[in-house]
Amino acid sequence: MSTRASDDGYDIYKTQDGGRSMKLGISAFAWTRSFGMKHLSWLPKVREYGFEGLEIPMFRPRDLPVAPLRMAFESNELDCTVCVILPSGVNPIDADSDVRRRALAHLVECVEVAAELGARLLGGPVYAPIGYAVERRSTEEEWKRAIEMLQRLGEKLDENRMRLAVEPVNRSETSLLRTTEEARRLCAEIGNPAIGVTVDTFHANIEEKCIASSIERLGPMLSHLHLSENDRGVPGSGHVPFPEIVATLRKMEYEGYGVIEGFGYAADEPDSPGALLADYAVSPEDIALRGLQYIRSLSVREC
Ligand code: LER
Ligand code: MN
Repeated sequence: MSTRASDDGYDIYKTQDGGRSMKLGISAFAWTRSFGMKHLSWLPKVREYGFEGLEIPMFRPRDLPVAPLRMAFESNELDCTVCVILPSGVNPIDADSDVRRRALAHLVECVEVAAELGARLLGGPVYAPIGYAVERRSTEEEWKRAIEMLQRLGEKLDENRMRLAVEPVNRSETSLLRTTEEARRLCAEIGNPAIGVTVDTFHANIEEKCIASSIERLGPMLSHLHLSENDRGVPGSGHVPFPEIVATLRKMEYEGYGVIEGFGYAADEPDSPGALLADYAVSPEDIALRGLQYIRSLSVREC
């Protein structure tokens, strides 16, 4: 997508020294977890706000309104990224080979539907459902099953020119991949250049000693980023060290997406993560607009 200036005079796709910076997107999680037809009208708004991309949470891929959604992405000149969250029971690292077979079929469908949406990047904790094995350490067998599963998915990724960005999540969501170093090691063992890492600063804030250094150590294996505050509120309103993180990304010349993943409260969206977790005073629009303004302010300043 070409470089363009935004209304407030910032050229958000160029840094002050003229280099390219990361592209900015917003996750639909700010509003809802179940994106449907009634949400298509958001895409012009997301574009108007100044985002280049919108991330769609994908639970059951065929539940999404695929064809109209793709048209809306195209007509609003927005990039689509996808975040896969595996429904319970869809488990790529289960001991039962039938469960693993069904999990592979599910992941294949995720890649296919993401491609139908026009996405080029699929992220999320694709190795286990949220809540799996939180009460114990993961095992060597589970590690090997994750590698085997994602190696087997490689052909489907290639066929659809899709990148996969595996997301480590904190200890209360699953135990297999918690840190960026574990994710880096997993991807290195998979050995497919189409498979890299998503860093989510909410999870990293719990699991890393230093978020910025953990990102820097990934180098080119950093494929995607979730810009999330420590409480999933508006980026910049909490204690995630975004100035240091953005400075590191600039040093790395990171050109991938930084997707704001925060949860807002809206009374008419009961199926949103924010219905349970967001501050009543923080709307989805606050997450988007105030978050974007804050991240932009860091992107144009020498940090
Ligand atoms: C998905 O991007 C994520 O961060 C997970 O915590 C969702 O459960
Ligand atoms: Mn995330």
